[in-house]
Amino acid sequence: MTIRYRTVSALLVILALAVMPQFAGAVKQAYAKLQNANGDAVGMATLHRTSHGTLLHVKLDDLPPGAHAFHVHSIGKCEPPFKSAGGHYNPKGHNHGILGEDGMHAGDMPNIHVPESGSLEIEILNTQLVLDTTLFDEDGAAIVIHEGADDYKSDPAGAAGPRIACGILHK
Ligand SMILES: [Cu+2]
Ligand SMILES: [Zn+2]
Repeated sequence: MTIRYRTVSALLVILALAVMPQFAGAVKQAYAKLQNANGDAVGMATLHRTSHGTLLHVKLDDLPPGAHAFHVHSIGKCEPPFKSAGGHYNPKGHNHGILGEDGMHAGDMPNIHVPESGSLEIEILNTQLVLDTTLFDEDGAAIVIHEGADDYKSDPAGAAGPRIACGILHK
C-alpha cells in the first residue's frame, strides 16, 4: 500500500510539473548588469519571480535623456552594437507591441523616460515574463535599451532604433 501511495504521489508531482511548464526549472531571482557600446557600466536590473510575472527593479546612470525602448531580448550576448542579443524574447510566437492587435512579446515593456540627469530608478511588473527554462535556455537572454522609443506596434521591434545598452541575464 505504502509503495503504491508513493508511486501515485510521485506521478502526481510529475503531472503537476507537466501542466505547469512555466514553473519547471524556474528561478526566483535574476540580474543583468547593463553596459553601453563603449563597455561602460550604465546600471543594473534585478528581476524577482512573483505569482503574477516578473518584478524588475532597474537603476540606470549615464544614459542619454529622453524616451528609450526597454526590452528583454532572446540571446544573452552583448557585443556592440548589441545585435548579438537577437530579437525580442517571444516564447509564444506573438507579434510585437503592447498596442499591437496580435501582440505582445513577453520581452515587451513600456518605454523608460530618462531625465536630464541621465539617472533613473524604476520598478516594472512584467506579467508576461517568467524566469523559466525558456528564458534561461542555452543561448540565454538579455535586457536591451534602445536609442529611440518603442511605438508599441511596429513589428518586430517597435521602430526603436539602434541599441545603446545591453546586459546579459544571470540567475
Ligand atoms: Cu529591444
Ligand atoms: Zn517586441
